[in-house]
Amino acid sequence: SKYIKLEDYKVFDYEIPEIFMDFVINKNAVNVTTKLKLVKKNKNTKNLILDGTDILIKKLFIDDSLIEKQYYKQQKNNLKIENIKKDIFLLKIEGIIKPKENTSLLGMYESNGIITTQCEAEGFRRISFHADRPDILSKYTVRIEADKNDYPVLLSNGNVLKENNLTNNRHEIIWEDPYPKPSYLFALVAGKLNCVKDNFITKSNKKVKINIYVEYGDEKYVQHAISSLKKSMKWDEDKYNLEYDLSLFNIVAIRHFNMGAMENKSLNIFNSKLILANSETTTDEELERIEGVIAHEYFHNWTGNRVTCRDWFQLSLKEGLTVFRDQQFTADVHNSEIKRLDDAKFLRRNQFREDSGPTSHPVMPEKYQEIDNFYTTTIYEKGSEIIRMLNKLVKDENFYKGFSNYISTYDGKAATIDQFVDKILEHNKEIDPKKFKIWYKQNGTPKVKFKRIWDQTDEKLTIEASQSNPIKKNLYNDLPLIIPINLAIFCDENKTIEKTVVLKTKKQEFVFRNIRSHLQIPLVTYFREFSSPVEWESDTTFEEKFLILRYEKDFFTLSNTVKVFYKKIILCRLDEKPDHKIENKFISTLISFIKNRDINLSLLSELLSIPTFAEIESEMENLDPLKIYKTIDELNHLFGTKLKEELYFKLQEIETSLDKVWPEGKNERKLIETIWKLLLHSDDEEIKSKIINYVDSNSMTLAKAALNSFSRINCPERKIISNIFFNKWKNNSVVLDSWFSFNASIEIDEKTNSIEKLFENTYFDSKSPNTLRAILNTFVTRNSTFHAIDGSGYKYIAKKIIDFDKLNPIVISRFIKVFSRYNYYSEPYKSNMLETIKQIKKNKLSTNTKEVLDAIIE
Ligand code: B3K
Ligand code: ZN
Repeated sequence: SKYIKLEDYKVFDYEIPEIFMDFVINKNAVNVTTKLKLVKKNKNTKNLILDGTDILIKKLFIDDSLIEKQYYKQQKNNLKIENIKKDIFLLKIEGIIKPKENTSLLGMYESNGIITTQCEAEGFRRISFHADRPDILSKYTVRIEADKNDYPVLLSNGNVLKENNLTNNRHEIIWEDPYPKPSYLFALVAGKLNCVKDNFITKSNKKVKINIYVEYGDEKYVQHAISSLKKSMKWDEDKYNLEYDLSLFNIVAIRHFNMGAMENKSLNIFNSKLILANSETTTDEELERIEGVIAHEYFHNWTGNRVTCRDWFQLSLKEGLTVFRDQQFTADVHNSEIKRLDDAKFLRRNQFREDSGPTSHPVMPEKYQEIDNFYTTTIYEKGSEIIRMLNKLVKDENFYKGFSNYISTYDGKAATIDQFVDKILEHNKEIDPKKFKIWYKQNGTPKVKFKRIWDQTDEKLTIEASQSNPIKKNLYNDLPLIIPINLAIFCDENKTIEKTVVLKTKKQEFVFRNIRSHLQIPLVTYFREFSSPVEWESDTTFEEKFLILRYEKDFFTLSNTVKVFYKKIILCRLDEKPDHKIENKFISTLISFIKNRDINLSLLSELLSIPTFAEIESEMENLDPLKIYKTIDELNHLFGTKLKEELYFKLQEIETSLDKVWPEGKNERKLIETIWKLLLHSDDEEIKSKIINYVDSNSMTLAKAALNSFSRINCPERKIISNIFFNKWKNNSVVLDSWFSFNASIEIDEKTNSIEKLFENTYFDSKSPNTLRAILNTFVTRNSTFHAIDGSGYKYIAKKIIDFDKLNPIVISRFIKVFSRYNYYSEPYKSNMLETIKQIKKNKLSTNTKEVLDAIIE
């Protein structure tokens, strides 16, 4: 079958302890000579099959003797050598590859004249033949040779062994990485790059050289990356007792990159937009994200690189764990409550959406066709949530002890998720590892139901809890999960009890005694701090929910409760039955939040933000997209009008803090965007001229806030600010992507699709995934013309999908999930979408995109 299955895992017939690679970079091609030291493990085999795609073979040798053509066979994706008699031998392969012709951004390719690589997950096989799987760990020695002018900088993993000048204006360098690694962590970079240097002293007093490589002219943008890296190195020492293990750490910023970044051993490669940053060119949120991604890639050095994955089904072993670590890091260096709120929001918006749709899969999938399709929010963020629960269940001391044991036991090896969980639970008696691991095998978002039974005379509160999984196809979904529930019980405005209870069976009762309540029934809040990645339902009434907004202090619970109100209000309006009573009471509650001088301003911004289309879309059925856009606009207008006085008051109060330098002032700046947006929607003319002044601000956060708040306001000023922004930033491609994104959100009228002219813009670079994503993603999530009732928006996007899939399947196979919820739409949207998907399917598509489409319409 076309599927790779977990149950088919077999160890490879050979070990490959050492690899020597020789790269000769020429004008139009790269000659790659690889020597693999092979040690036979399975004595019964005489054959060797190696992965390899799009490589021209010149010659093959075993221990220096040429293998005649009849003894090997090259197929589309592999090389088979037969009749091998030796048990230990050196296989030498001379091959040729063409990075300049590679538009997929996988394997070795060129970006702005710079040769670079992306090997995870299966890109190494596009560079050289190899058993390209993560459980083959080898020591690499790499020689690179190239022209000195075109490629003055030559980088690979590990340490420099030797550097030489050669004849004909060429030079060579030899790199050696002392740590055995899987092929997906191999990297090579060659080109004209400028280097910004710094260093870090580890806790055992070792000096680590830090080199950040960027294109000429970009040097002034790297300080944020450097300080983020140093913070991460220090944090990993303090929190996990993990020190960096080499004396050199390189980061390279590359313009054309499929993802955010890649953790290649000692040579991290980053999407430029996640390195080049300062507060003039980068928003506060982006600065924090960059810091987090730099930390994430750095943390992989231990969780991923030193201890790697046995096979790709274990992907979450490194990704879930490393996301967990980077989330902890950001929580520690900034505000942990806000970070928890952000992470919960992200998970619910993206992972829950995925998990309720056709591409839903367990954190440890059972099968796949293209592993690149499984770098999902389920593997990453849900994977992290599972580890967060483990941490909660075993308590810190045991968690960190178990973690250290895990690292020391599997250092230099390829491990599994099972082994990780076993190590963490090793000294714990309360949690059965087998039962806990069900989290990795279920898909779908579990649902928990709560009911209170109040016995006033006995002062006894019983909470009945039950769990179920809405998806029935997966057999594991029927088994109970271990679910930690942080709850609080209120008998008046003060919390009476705050506790973590653990739901272990399908139905369970939690009894609380000696409860003296001033309320009719004690009030309970569940899953405070979003203690498990689940959805829940309770018997809490709307009246009580208003009380929660008054009594609770937990940021997540507050924002979640507010969200429930917004949703309720939107649903009533969609039904043409606005509930004015609830609306008015809710508005009064918001006013009291605004007037509360102690409230965290990021939280306040969160509470005042009316859900966007994308948020509503991921949670509703029988969607009428145009009506939803309209309702959201109406609500922004209503709330902006009703809150005007208070918002202006707050605006004055925070305006003085806007100039502070990140991370100072970020809460104020976050709030200001929310306020601007509401006021603009209330037809306030005065605020317009005020906001326009900020487009030219030396804070990108404010400039973009100004831009974005105009996104749905059709007025001449919108064009003016768009032009100011464009003229200021047209030569900075990272920043200009925000302009592309802004323009992709603009609706001129309900028919004209305004984005085609963006693709024709002279500054549009069709090879840049960043720009492509900026335009396409914004158009489909923030521009209602995508959902034009005649289906023209869908057809337009279909054409783009077909065209760009030929260039870059990774970007398109992710993007195509925009159609995954067609079943949740009402007519004619549903049929239009379905028709479009069928049309797309008739074309010749990449395997990546085809696998996703097949899941969308089975
Ligand atoms: N490990 C890489 C992602 C690779 C994606 C391959 N399709 C970045 C990261 O998660 O750190
Ligand atoms: Zn990662």
